Amino acid sequence: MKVALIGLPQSGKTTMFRSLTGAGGHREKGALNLGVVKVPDVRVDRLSDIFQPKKKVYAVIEVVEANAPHASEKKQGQSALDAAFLNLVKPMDAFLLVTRAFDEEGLCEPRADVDVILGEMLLADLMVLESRLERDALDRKKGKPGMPTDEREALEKCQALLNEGKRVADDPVLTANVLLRSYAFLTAKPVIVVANVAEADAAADRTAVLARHGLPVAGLPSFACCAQVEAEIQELPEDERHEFMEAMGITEPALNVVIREVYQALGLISFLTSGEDECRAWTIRKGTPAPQAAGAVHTDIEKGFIRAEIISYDEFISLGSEAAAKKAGKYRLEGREYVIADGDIIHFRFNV
Ligand SMILES: Nc1nc2c(ncn2[C@@H]2O[C@H](COP(=O)(O)OP(=O)(O)O)[C@@H](O)[C@H]2O)c(=O)[nH]1
Ligand SMILES: [Mg+2]
Repeated sequence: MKVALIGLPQSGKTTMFRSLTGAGGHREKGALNLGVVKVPDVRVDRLSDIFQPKKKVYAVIEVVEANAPHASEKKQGQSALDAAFLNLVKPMDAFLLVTRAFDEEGLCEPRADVDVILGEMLLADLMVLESRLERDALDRKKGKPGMPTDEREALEKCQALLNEGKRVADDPVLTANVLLRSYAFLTAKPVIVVANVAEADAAADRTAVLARHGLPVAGLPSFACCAQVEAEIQELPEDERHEFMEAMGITEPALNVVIREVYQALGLISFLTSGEDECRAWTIRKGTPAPQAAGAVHTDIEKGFIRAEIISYDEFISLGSEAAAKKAGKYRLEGREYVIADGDIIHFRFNV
């Protein structure tokens, strides 16, 4: 999964990036911040305690910081989102929209800033779509066949939606339409709004803080955190984090909230594999059948899929060991049609 941090300059994207990737998680590629977020998962920890594997591997989410040019650089009638920005975010699965809410003495209009970015995304999609429709109209005028009718109709529906100020994501049918996939519309991707609040608000009631800033935006999951403090938390050695958070009055790091919101917005779940070599969590979409889930581990396992031997995490833990679970006959054999559930511990049987 890939997530882009977007927002106006000086909103706190780089700080938020640090609060997600911690001290060791980030690397820079050119001017870009690229990093991975380890998805904390107590299930991986507990399985590792039981199996004592050589490797313990958490699921990861990739993050990049994508700088939207400032509106002052905007050309008339065009979106401020330039080609570099659009290329960078095209392969992303979701956006974290960071908005500056920490500088209440100075100029700070979190709600207006969110609306600016959302508006630019809408405009960028409209431009892609309209130039495509114009080219199609021209082709047909010249007697060429043009694009397939159902694709044109889908584009026109998007156009109508965007012209109403709505996002493609507001229409689940259009969002799921495979004919539109190659367009990678910005407004078809989930957006999670992050209000970057002042240190003084780091531990405040998050709903109240949001309300003070005119948030949430209808239809978009939103939460408040202080990126500065959160970055400090993640850059501390792990055994010192808890004490620091307690002193700051923070019950849960923003990292966890972000991960939860991303999983929720994208309909993601995790399954687990465990053994002496490795205990590991894998991320898939809800509704994934067993062979495709096997493909997340290795394409050969998907191709040669025979069956999946499965036990739920809770059941496994209540029995305490593989031997006990086997003895109790709790491993189920599931076939190609089986839909993976969150927390399934899976052993794939396959031939190559
Ligand atoms: N006081 C305070 N300053 C912050 C916070 N987050 C970011 N900043 C400051 O705001 C400035 C811009 O932050 P940065 O993360 O570089 O924003 P970016 O341009 O969106 O990447 C920097 O000087 C940060 O130190 C915060 O939560 N509290
Ligand atoms: Mg930055």
